[in-house]
Amino acid sequence: MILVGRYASPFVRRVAVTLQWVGMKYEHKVLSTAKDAEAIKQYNPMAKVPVLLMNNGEHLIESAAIIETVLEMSPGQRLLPASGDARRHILQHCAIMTNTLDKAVQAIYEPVKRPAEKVHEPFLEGLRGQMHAGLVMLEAFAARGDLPGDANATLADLTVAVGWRFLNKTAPTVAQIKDFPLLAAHSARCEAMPAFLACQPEA
Ligand SMILES: N[C@@H](CCC(=O)N[C@@H](CS)C(=O)NCC(=O)O)C(=O)O
Repeated sequence: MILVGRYASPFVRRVAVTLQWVGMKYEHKVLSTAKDAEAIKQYNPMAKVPVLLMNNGEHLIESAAIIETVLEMSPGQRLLPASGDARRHILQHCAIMTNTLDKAVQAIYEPVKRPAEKVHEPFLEGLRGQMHAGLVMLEAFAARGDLPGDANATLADLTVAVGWRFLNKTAPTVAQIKDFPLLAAHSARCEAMPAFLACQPEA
């Protein structure tokens, strides 16, 4: 299997950390959406990452769908139960973080993709508000003990920790340690674990 995309993308990285966590071997093809869009198109005509190139020739896109497949191929995995309340809660926690990350990526693209005079500050402010709201929800889940961030970690731990690191770097005025101390501590714990250490975001 080959994972296409940079670990600097939180969507690619959450797939990579999941693969590492369940011990599934893969190669990493480091392609950037900014610089290598044409090369990425041969794997995903929409030029988005992550893409997982399966050994049977299929190309999977969308981190949630990729992870679902990886976990299905990992008998005995404990990141996501097969059914029940715990599964639903874990998927919701992941969804809150991936929605927050979508807003962060939009905020990064706004000044990059538009001429300076067309960048709309109220839109960016709205995105920052949405990111903040997502983090407030996740901090509350951390306070409730939903994110162990240890050997009993779930897919929510992996996604939230990867997401926090990305947000703290790319949206530092929103993802401030003083406002979200539990998420910051949780991320630090997770980042010290082998599955995370194995997939360091590129500079
Ligand atoms: N919902 C997607 C989001 C993936 C995503 O936004 N990837 C970004 C990189 S961080 C990308 O490919 N951007 C290029 C583009 O949208 O044109 C997922 O979970 O895989």
